[in-house]
Amino acid sequence: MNPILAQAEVAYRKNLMELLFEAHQVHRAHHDPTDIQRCTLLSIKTGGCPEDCSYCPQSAHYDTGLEKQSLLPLEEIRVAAKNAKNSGAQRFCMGAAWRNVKDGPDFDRVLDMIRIIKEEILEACVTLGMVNLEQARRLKEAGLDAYNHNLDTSRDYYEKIIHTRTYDDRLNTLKSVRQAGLTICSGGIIGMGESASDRCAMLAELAQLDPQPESVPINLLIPIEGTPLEDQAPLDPLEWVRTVAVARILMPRSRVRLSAGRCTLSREAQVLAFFAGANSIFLGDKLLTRSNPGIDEDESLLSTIRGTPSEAPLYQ
Ligand code: SAM
Ligand code: DTB
Ligand code: SF4
Repeated sequence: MNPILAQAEVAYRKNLMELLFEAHQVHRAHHDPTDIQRCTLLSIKTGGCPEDCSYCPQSAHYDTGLEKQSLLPLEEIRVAAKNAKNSGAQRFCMGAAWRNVKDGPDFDRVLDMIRIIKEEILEACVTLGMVNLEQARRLKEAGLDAYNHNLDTSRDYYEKIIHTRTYDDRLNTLKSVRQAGLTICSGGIIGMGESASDRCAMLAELAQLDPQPESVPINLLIPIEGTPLEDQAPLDPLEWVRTVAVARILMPRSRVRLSAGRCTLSREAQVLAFFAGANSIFLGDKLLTRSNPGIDEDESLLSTIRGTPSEAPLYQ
């Protein structure tokens, strides 16, 4: 077995206390454990996507009742960026439900959006589907910092989830992004019925990218009515914590981001995930189309972690 995959498998199956301890040690050796990156998400073009990703509310293949929205005007980006800055975000991420980027006025507008984000002194990230090298270079010239494109799952499980593009298409996009000098944000979704070995294989694929992705979003499936995964049984939150811990061990320098799915996770599970090495979250009450814990809830979570005394006495 490939040594990185073997390392992932061994770590994933450790006694949970051993795994948490090891992951936390790796985390401390490479990061300030009090530093949690705050990102904000905005869907700039919503729904009607030609891809058939089985988890996605935005795929045109499924009737999910989602209201479509064409590419947003630039003024809305300026307002959203200012709001994000005021609420303490460091990174602004924009997502479009496209299969791939097409040259033309829409792409030109996205380049202008990136310039606006940079004028507001935020890190800029976009996720626009597949890109070629020339397009990645234009994104870089516009000031883009990072490109998000997820591997989503293991190579083996992938064919059960997406049929309209291949695993290698995804890797080729990541290659263009890297060649253009952008940083890579790439992770996946868990809780789609995959095995623990699939989770390990996905993390091993990510860890073998050279250099490793600077950001690794770990999404927990939000089951969407109308999609093939609507009735998927929820994953045990401790399997989610294990996945975060193994991501930290395999990719010591990356930002591991708690992405979709936090609304169904307890505060305690999230605290364990931070201990296991997560150091980034999406702030705000909406992801692209689904709910995220609101800013108040997250501020309370972060202040609990900081140790700010709670208003009510805990012990009486
Ligand atoms: N169309 C682009 C693409 O697929 O690269 C960008 C947008 S897409 C919505 C970004 C990511 O959101 C997906 O790769 C997937 O990991 C995540 N995602 C989408 N639907 C989700 C769901 N129901 N639950 C959890 N994560 C989801
Ligand atoms: C990522 O890995 N997760 C974010 C971001 N990258 C673009 C998106 C999560 C989307 C969750 C479902 C929704 O809101 O539609
Ligand atoms: Fe389209 Fe991205 Fe959703 Fe797949 S995940 S259907 S590519 S928006």
